Amino acid sequence: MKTKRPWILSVAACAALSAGFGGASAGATTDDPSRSSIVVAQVEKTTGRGEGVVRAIDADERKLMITHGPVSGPLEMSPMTMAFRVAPTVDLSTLSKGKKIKFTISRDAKGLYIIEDVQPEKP
Ligand SMILES: [Cu+2]
Repeated sequence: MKTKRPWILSVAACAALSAGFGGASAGATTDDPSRSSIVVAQVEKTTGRGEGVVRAIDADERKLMITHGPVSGPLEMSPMTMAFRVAPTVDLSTLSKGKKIKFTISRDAKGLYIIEDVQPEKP
């Protein structure tokens, strides 16, 4: 009986992180000066891409628990195991525990991470 970790904890941690970044504090400083020159409407589409292994699938809640490597792109993340919410467009039926995937994440309107696209790796 090992690694019976309550994975909801990592969800909470990541959600807190998301809320911190996603908060609409207009005065938030950024250390990336190039961002200020990007003129877009209020929604700046920020995504990140990574690879990982599916650890658990919650079809009802549409959540995926993934052990992922480094996520690259505007939305960077260090390697970790965490849960993501999954966009309605993603077909969860193609996934199973232990499946290697490539995925794209972004943030939803609330600033929370959400998986927008999943590509199962071919065996
Ligand atoms: Cu993560």
